[in-house]
Parts: sequence; structure tokens; C-alpha cells
Amino acid sequence: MTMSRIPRVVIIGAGISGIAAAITLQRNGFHDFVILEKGSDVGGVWHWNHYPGLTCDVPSQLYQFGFAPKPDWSQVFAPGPEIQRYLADVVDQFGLRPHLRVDTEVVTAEFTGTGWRVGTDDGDSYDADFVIAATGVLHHPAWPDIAGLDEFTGDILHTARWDDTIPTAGRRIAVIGTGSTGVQAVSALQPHARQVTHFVRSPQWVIWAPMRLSQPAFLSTVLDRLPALNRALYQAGMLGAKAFTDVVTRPSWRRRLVQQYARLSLRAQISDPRLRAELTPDYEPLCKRQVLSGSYYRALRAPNTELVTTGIDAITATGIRTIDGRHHDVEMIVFATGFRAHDYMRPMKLTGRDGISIDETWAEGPHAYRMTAIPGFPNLFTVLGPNSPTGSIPLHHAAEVSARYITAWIQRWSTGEFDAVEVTDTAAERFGTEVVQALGPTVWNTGCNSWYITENGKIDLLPFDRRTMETMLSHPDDDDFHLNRSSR
Ligand code: N01
Repeated sequence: MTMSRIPRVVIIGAGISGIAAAITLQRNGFHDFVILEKGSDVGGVWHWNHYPGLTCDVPSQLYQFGFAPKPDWSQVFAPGPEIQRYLADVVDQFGLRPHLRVDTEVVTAEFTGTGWRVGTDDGDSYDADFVIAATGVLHHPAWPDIAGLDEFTGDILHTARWDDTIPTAGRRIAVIGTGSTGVQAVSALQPHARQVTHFVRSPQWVIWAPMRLSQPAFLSTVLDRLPALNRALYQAGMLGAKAFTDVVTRPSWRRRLVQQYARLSLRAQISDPRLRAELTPDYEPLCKRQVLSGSYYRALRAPNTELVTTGIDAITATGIRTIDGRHHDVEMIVFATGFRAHDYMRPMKLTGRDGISIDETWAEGPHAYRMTAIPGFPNLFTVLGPNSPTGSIPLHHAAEVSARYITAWIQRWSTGEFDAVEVTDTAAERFGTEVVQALGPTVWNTGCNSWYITENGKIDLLPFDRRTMETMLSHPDDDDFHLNRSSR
């Protein structure tokens, strides 16, 4: 391939999206890129999260890059540390370390008229022709505003910033929140704690799944020796994922069947009618990000666990007081209260064309054309950005598809076809309208509150299937963009 000029690219974030972007650039012959990572290592959400019980509830065969299949996952649902190691191994295998700056937080990024100037917390700046924001959705821990939080004299932890030096065995622990994280944390803490009190504001449907099922050693050996079989397994997994996308995006008997299974999971494991009533959500299964567990209900039935569904009034020096006046003495409070999922790219000060800020552009919530391009922000693309399919399509695959799309633009820049590419307002608005229309029949739109929903009440997900996503990102669509040449 002949190139008339070499693009300089800054990738922000070394999680799944950033790694996908870097490797895609590299495989297309672009090597002048730097990955700026705020954390001390790669892995993104799998670097930051290391709370007890952290397990991926997506089967390992699907939770990996298509270009870097791992034959020997220890479990069908991999434990968090193994996923972190996998991502670090991929970074090494593809020689990305020389491009990586860890402990480097991007604080500013400004469009200069011809490219970007990116500033970091240590005072450095990087000039780039393109910026790829791979900053992750589940990054900022959400700390609820509960009265008395500062009064507590014991240990306070957020699951997303776990401190491994704080002991948990033999202690009285409160866990607040019952998303995927809270359910996993309660299951892992209960066997060793003296007492676990689980504070549940709104119960979740918890589908039974064998989360600790080992991947048989012989299968790992066979997949290692027969890469073609490993690829076939990955493709088979993609078909399974397709069925799941169908279930969440279109009402059908298939959706109802999965929902029945969710209800059965509760009925079959909780026989006490009072406890079952407390654990029964008032919305349809699958409406929130579905929780999977093979151990949570067992942990709840244990004598050292208590479920508290009465609202929290305040935190005191020695525990938590609920609105019925009862005081729950605890030595440690674990906040499994999720993330500020819509602060994507912030608090970075991102300034686009004509001085427009990302905060102004996203005053009514994050939005981007086909998940990746934002009007007013030329030569900047997001990977797993707004409206990404976090609830329906394998994420590594979605990141790879977006990375290929972005690389196609960069390729065209390298031949001198344009200097700046910017999505039009019309195209971005049209995409937004298509998304809203397609969200109508999705299960996420059946009346529940979840982290999928922005403060402005929009569902921040992709309501399309994998093929549609692949088609929309298969090639740059010139009609939807301004291609500008500058006189530099
Ligand atoms: O967070 P969540 P999460 N008082 O937002 C409660 C991914 N993940 O960290 O529903 C009391 O789902 C809140 O209650 P309510 C996965 O995508 C993946 O668990 O608002 N409670 C809710 O119960 C997942 O969906 C894996 O009433 C309060 C909880 O906190 C996403 O991360 C593993 C409260 C927050 O649930 C986020 O999951 C783990 C308050 N003031 C996570 N404020 C995998 O296996 C909030 N809550 C891949």
C-alpha cells in the first residue's frame, strides 16, 4: 500500500476498545499511534474491577477478540483476573507496549483546525491527526448520596475500586445494590463473612447459570491444537449471541420463554413466599441488564445473610439505619451501586471545531452517529461510544467492527483525500431518529429504570442486530460527512 502521509493517532484508553483500535491500526500498516491510559495497566474495566467474585457473565468464547482467540479459558464464564491477564497477553502478543503510556490521564483534547492537541495530567501534550476515544462506559463509580456517609467509622468500599488489603473474613458486611456486581459480591463474601446484609432497593431478576463451570482440560488441548475448531466454536457462539439479540430487541415467544426461565429461576430456588415476594421485581425480566448467577439465592438462604428491602435512611458511625428505624450494625459497607455510565469521555475537557465543548454538545445526553462520530468533532471517533450494543452484541466484536470503520477513514486521510472529516448534523440526527424508532419494541423499553437510561430518559443502547451494525460500519458513507481540505 502506498501512503502519501503517515497519520499520527492518539488512542485514549487501553481497555477492550483501545486494544481493538490499536491492533486494527497496526494490522493496516499504521504504526504512529500512542495509547494513553489513566490506569496503571491495560484492561479497562477488568483492570479497575477486582472485587471478590468478579466473573464475566458472558461465555469466555464470546468474550475475546476474533483476532486473538484463547483456547484454554479456565471456565465457561471466565473469572475477572483471567480476563485481565488475557487482555495484557494480547497487548504483549501484538507488541503494543512501546505505544502505551500508563498512569497517564488525558485532561484536555482540542481540535486545532488541522488536527488535535491532547493534554495529559503530567503536563505533556501530544499532537495528532486523529483521536480515538476508547474511554469505556462503565468507568466512573457511582456513589449514592446517602446521609451520614462521612460518619461511618468502619471500612467503606466501592466494588469498582476494591482495596484488596481490607479483610472481609469473619466481619459483618453490608452490601448496597443488586446489579450484576452486588449479586456476585454477596455470593463471594457470604461463605467467609460473619454476616452479610444485602440492601436491595429494587430487586433484579437473577437467571440461574453455572457460573463456575470449568472448561474441560481436553477441550482446551483440542482447541489449542485445532485453531479451525476454535474459530468454528467462536462462530457458533456468535449464532447464540444472535439469538440473544433477537430476544432483547423483538417481542416473540423466544423472549417470553427466556422471561419464564427467569421467573422459574426465582421460584425454584426460593421457596419461602415472603422472601420470594421481596425478591420479585415489578418489571419484566431482561428489561435491566440481566443478572446471571448460580450462587446468589443459595447465599441469601444461608443463616449469616439477611436481605433488607426497607429503604436506607442514613449511615451512622456503626452501621446503616433503615427508614423503619432499625439499625443494622456493620463493620464494612460495600457500595455495589454501579457506574455513572453516561459520563463517557468526561471529565476530560474536549473542545471541537469553533470552540464547542463536548458538555455543550451532549447537554441532552451522549449521542453519536453510528456510535462513533460526533458533529463538531472532526477527526475524532469513539469506540464503544454512545448507543453501543452493551446489552446485546458481543463487545469485542462490536469494538473490532468500529475500529475497522475508523481505520478506513484514516486510510483515506493517509492518501491525502481530505484533512478533516466530520459527520453532518443531518446524518447524526437521522441516526438518532432511527435508533429511537427501533428501540420501541426492545425489552429495555418495557418500563424499568436501569443504567441503560440517561438522565434525559433516553435508552443508550443499540437496538439493531449484529448484521445491521456490521453493515452500517462496513464502509465510510461520504454523503453523511463533510470532507475538508485545509491550506496547511
Ligand atoms: O451496577 P447496576 P452494577 N440506595 O447499575 C443500587 C456490568 N457488569 O455494578 O435498581 C440503594 O446494575 C441500584 O438500585 P436501583 C454489567 O453490564 C458485568 O451491578 O437503582 N441502592 C442497583 O441495584 C452490569 O449491568 C459483569 O433501585 C442503590 C445497584 O445499586 C453493569 O456492570 C459483572 C442506590 C446498581 O446496579 C453495572 O452493574 C459486574 C441507593 N442510593 C458488572 N443507588 C460481568 O459479569 C444505587 N443503588 C460482565
